Amino acid sequence: MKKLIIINGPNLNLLGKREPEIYGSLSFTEFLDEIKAQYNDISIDYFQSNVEGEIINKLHEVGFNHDGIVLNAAAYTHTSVGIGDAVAAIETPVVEVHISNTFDREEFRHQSYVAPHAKGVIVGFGLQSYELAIQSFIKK
Ligand code: CA2
Repeated sequence: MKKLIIINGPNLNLLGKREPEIYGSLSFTEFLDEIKAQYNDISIDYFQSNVEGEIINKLHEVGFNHDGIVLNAAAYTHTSVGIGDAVAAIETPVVEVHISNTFDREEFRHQSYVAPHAKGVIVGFGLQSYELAIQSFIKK
């Protein structure tokens, strides 16, 4: 069975509670339950942290024993050399995802420290961005 993990960065624990016009009204755990039911032939772990170092530690922990990582580093995407370096250092391929179209937003959101080390980037499809990333790991 394929083993994937979704890693979410800061403030994504608030999904469904604030700013529904940008991020939608579904909480991430509700969405995850739906995705897990739909893709029941793969294992999908989940980790969320608001702390940069915890995200780096998780990347090290899973980056040699999972088949794929779906990473939304949220605001750290645009600031964290450390998370970019961690993605470069691990073996497991990482797909960077964003809910909103970061290129249709402020200039500082156009920069990503993750993207140069990622297998690919999926941006702007709402929560469906995560599903597309999952599909990219299961499609032959
Ligand atoms: O669009 C995305 O997925 C982002 O990674 C979300 C980040 C943002 O800093 C990135 O530029 C793009 C922000 C996540 C904040 O999530 C919230 C969710 C609900 C309410 C408030 C914030």
